[in-house]
Amino acid sequence: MGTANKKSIFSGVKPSGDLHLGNYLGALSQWAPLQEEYNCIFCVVDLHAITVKQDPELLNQRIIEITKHYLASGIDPAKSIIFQQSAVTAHAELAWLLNCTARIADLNKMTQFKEKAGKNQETVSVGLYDYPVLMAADILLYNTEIVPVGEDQVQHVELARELAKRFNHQFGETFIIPAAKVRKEGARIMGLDNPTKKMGKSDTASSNYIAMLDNPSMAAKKIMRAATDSEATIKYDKENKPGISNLLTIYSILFNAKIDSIEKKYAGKGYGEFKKDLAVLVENFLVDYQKRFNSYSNDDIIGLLKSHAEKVRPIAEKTLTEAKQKIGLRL
Ligand code: ATP
Ligand code: LTN
Repeated sequence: MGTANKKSIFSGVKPSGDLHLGNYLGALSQWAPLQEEYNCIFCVVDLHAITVKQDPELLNQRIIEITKHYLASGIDPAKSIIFQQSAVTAHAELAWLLNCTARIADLNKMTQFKEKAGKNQETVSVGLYDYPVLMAADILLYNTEIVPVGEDQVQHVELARELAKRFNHQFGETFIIPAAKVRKEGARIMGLDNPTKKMGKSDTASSNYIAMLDNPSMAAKKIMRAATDSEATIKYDKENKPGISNLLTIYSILFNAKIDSIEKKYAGKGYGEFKKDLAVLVENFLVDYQKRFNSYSNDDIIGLLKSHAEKVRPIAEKTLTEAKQKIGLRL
């Protein structure tokens, strides 16, 4: 863990709501294969979760739950660091320093804020507005070069790049400039009930998404009921056939098959047969995933998060101290 000549990777998921197949395919499933080649740090971003109202008990449980998802997805704590954001105070502190580099105009461009705040821009928390600056602090603290995320987070990573460049320009070389890494296919898994909108856990009916902890046979039913067009040819065409294209993407990533080979396999066959096969595959996949998820005890997870926070704290403190010194916050 933490070899000097390897590049660094950082990513995170908020402990809010149910983790769904979109999160898994767009983000988590990208992470495990990167562990050999890179120094990987995966964070449970609880300070991001509290930008909207959370029940304290539930939040506490979800911090542990997200960590179990990381492990079930193949993150190996012997190879990678898994820690809780709020356990390392440097995140909040660097976010403040970067707040003084970020401009109102930068944040006004953020589409996620506009979508999430909607008509309530005056009443949502200041934290929700400032969310991308905290995310930039997360990334920049660890000399991160690569940030594996889903497509909806690319704009935030771009902001982190911009803030790093601006800071370096004003105060001298301090931060590495990071870049987002998204899947070619699967960076934006669409809702099962409405394939023109992304699969998401907020503001959606449960028929929109498959939660990773859904009862596997219920999840299979959701695949069978997924919205598709009436043409009945199994062909990838995002524009005209978003429903079947989404299902092809899910099939392709989960089972490591090329889209054109899946198309060939189902040439001349109807949607029913394809959906039935995918439903069985998803069901079996979830059974195995949930077996792994349930094999960890809460005490193991708490121990892991505490010990890994100790490991990353010095890295974060070093970057923070350097940034403060450059700004002139020193004696
Ligand atoms: P919400 O629906 O509340 O906005 P979310 O599902 O986007 O939440 P996050 O914790 O914000 O969940 O995202 C975790 C990771 O999952 C991020 O890297 C994000 O880009 C990715 N992700 C989220 N939704 C999808 C999706 N539909 N397809 C692919 N990746 C996704
Ligand atoms: N905003 C991200 C979660 C997140 C993150 C990060 C991702 C917070 N800090 C740093 C990558 C790197 C989201 O998925 N909603």
